[in-house]
Amino acid sequence: MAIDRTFAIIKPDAVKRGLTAEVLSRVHAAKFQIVAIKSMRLTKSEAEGFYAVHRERPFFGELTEFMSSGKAVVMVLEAESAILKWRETMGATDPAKAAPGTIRKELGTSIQFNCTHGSDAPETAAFEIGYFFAGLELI
Ligand code: FUP
Repeated sequence: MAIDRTFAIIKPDAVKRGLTAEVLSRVHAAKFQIVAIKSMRLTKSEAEGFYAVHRERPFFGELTEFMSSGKAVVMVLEAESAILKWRETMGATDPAKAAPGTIRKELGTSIQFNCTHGSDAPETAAFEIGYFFAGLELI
């Protein structure tokens, strides 16, 4: 299997609750390499651009308000099958439906406040990594 990269966010709910180190320890325990990482607060329009694929969904306004409500930690993770592996580490979107032991199950509090984001396919990973990081940050 190939080594690849995925894009991950520790969302504002997790950062506000002091869970950044807890999520990062799970990143390390799952044996991802952190290729790039930074702490930032998204503007509303940056959050809208990031989630543009969801712009017609009823939760788009709330989601982008939330994602721009405080600091988030954005990062690029590398591993064998990183995209799938990070989705498995996070668990299902809705914490109530996520598997035991996953980040969203153990730390998330609702479908909106689910603590972490992860790319869902190679094309979205490429878009999302490029949205937040310049080439020189990814060497
Ligand atoms: P995921 O890929 O697991 O992050 O999930 P989706 O792409 O389906 O949804 C993107 C984000 O929208 C989720 F992280 C949380 C949010 N969301 C809601 O707030 N309400 C919903 O009903 C569905 C998703």
